[in-house]
Amino acid sequence: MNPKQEVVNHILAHRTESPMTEADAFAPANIALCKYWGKRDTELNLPVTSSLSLSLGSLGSQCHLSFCEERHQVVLNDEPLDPNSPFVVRLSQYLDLFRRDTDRYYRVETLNTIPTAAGFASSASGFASTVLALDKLHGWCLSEIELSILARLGSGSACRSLWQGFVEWHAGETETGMDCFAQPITTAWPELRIGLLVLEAGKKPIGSREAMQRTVETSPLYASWPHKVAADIQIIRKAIEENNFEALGAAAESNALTMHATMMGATPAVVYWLPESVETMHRVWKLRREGLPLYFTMDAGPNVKLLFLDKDRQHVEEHFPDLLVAQ
Ligand code: 2P0
Repeated sequence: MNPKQEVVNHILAHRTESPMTEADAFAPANIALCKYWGKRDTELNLPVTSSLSLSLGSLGSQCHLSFCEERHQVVLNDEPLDPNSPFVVRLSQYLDLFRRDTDRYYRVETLNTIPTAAGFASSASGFASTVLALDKLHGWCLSEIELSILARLGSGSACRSLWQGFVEWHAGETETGMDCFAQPITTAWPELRIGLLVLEAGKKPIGSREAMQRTVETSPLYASWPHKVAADIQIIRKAIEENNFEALGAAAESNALTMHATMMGATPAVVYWLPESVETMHRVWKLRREGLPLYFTMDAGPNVKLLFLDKDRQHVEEHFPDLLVAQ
């Protein structure tokens, strides 16, 4: 049996079913302040390191799930997707893990409130909202830890998308990954803001899954990454506890830059940055030198996310009028 199916069967083993005809669930997108980059198990999406993220409030995925016949159906933002597209094939394989009644398939209708076309990752909120909807549809009443483990099987970062606020994904140590799940950090920080800057809306030259694996396998810089994460995650945890914005921003920015450095050391090199990305970094650094507490983070793409406090929002928006601020 494939290892994913074993995990799903283990979690669902003693669950009774009380299925509904349809179910709805929302999950927010998340941005890592301390990144997940590299797997120790590519099948189960077990990461090399822990990671820590901030969820994006109302920006995410709303999933409507029901049963259908013959094959899975996927509708994204009111458009039925081609059943043979790579995304639908991947989602269908994931949905197959949960089918008990072999005559019934799932119809997944997802509305993304995060601009997918603008290059912001929606796979995390997409898989997380699907798992929440599956739980409701079947009436399993799974625990948050179990839901997080199941979301991880769809996409690693999806395990962090089940909560708002700060979330830590524990890397765990076991082969089965039953100790590898995310949990919320309860400290509130209502003044903290994250804004998304769309610099390039086109398709990325290489997907994060492949880029991550190539970095692990070929980058000589990857050996230093776990040490970097171990240091940064401690600093970020403490900064959250103390609501220390400068400490949080500096560690998050440095963590993102180091992640990109590991990619650039891969063969062939993975370079997501565009001239606009680098120009934005310089603008952030200049504004910071001039006294504005503003930091950035970047994921597997050319777009930049800005970190700032609510008191500086107007000032930040004057410099970046197209900024999409998460609430
Ligand atoms: C993160 N990223 O921590 C990092 C930073 C991108 C850069 O998680 O293969 O879509 O499905 O486990 O979760 C993107 O990777 O990868 C990601 P899979 P995923 O947010």
